[in-house]
Amino acid sequence: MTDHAIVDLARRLPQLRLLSEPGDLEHYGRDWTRRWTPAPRAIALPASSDEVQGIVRWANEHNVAIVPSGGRTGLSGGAVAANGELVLSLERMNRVLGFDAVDRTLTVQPGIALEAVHGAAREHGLLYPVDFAARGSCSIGGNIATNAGGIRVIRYGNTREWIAGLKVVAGNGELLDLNRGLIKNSSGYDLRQLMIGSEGTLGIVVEATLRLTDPPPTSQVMLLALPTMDALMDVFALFRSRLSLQAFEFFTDVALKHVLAHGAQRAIDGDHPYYVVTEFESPDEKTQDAALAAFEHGVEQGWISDGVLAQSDAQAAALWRLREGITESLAPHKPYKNDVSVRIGALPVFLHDIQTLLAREYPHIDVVWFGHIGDGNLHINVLKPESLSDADFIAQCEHVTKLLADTLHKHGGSISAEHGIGLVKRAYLESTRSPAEIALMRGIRQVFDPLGILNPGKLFA
Ligand code: 2HG
Ligand code: ZN
Repeated sequence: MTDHAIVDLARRLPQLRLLSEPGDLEHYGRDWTRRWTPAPRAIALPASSDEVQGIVRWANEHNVAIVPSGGRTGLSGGAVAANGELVLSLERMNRVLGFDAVDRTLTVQPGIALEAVHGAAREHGLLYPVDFAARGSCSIGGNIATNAGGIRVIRYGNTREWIAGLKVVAGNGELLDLNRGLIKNSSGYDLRQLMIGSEGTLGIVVEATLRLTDPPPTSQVMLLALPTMDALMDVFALFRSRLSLQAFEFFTDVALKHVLAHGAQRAIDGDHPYYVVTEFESPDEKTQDAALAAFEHGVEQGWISDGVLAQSDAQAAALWRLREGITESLAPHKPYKNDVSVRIGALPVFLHDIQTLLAREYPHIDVVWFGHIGDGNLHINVLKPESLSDADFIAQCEHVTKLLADTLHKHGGSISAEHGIGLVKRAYLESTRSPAEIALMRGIRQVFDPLGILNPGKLFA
């Protein structure tokens, strides 16, 4: 990007807020991955969709690369700007624009935090059900760009299910109004769905209309300790058959060690290799009895070794913290992250295969497993040993990720379940998508963004 281009941008959009101080470039140039040195050329903070469109049109004329930017809580490098790009941050576009009681939709700007969306829905007695630990910092635009999942997918599905309409500035500068809140719309290709999960490579969301639903009945939270990985699937099948599950999340003793060291409270005594946090709807005493009966059955079968049922909201929050605090507690150990999925039915064999693979490849390295087992989604975080340099550690992890990708391919799984491909996983896209699919994906990108100005280098090499 030339100085002349920047002068032209300021001339065309005199109200546009632009930043270029070193501290700002560093702040806006990185996401939660810490592998790349942030090096954008400038940061633009538009306040309207007109300004976003103006920036994209300008970028087409000057052939400038744009990195769309939300809360930058991503874990795949999708919002990293390390090559002199213009970061287009949507953080000033963070308002609720409207609520429709009949349609039960909330229309918001993309920079609004997920937690603020939850709050706005609650004010109307409704629920926006997509939820995960980064809720306070991530933005809805970023959630849409990655089709974010989280802890309640088992009950409500991914972000994709909850988007009734999108206004988007495509890479060619056109403003598109997609689906307009319709429930039924069989009028050809669903471009709204194409935008969801496109990682900022097709267009920039400038407005989203979100579907809301009824809040669930009262729920209860239980922590279970399990003796073996095999028991995990048995306990899942048992609980799912007897209860209406809101969440079914798993983690290992290594994960527990890190969250406890990070200030969380121990809830079960003794050493157990595996844990599950489950939340189930519990509108009456009958469901609580059903949960306790399921628990007892699991104990009798030898699948469950211990457990606690939260007796208060505070205790439920403390149990959730054991699961939700994992990412933060691992951050100081510079984890290499894998976010993989297989069909639930393929999980038992897949778990067995990767357990064998990881034990062989990382005999002396801490590997932390956790995730959304009820969705077939595992997070495998490999912690950097002090003795290895950053570069050697990443080289070793990439070698193992290649083996993991081969195993996933064998089981028909995905190299990214919910974090996106970004920069981190683009070398492994072929393990999840066929050459024919990738060729079509590239063709689609070309249609929306002929000059390739939006998030170049992300998703595809
Ligand atoms: C979660 O499930 C997030 O907590 C983050 O997807 C996972 O840190 C990770 O690897
Ligand atoms: Zn997750």
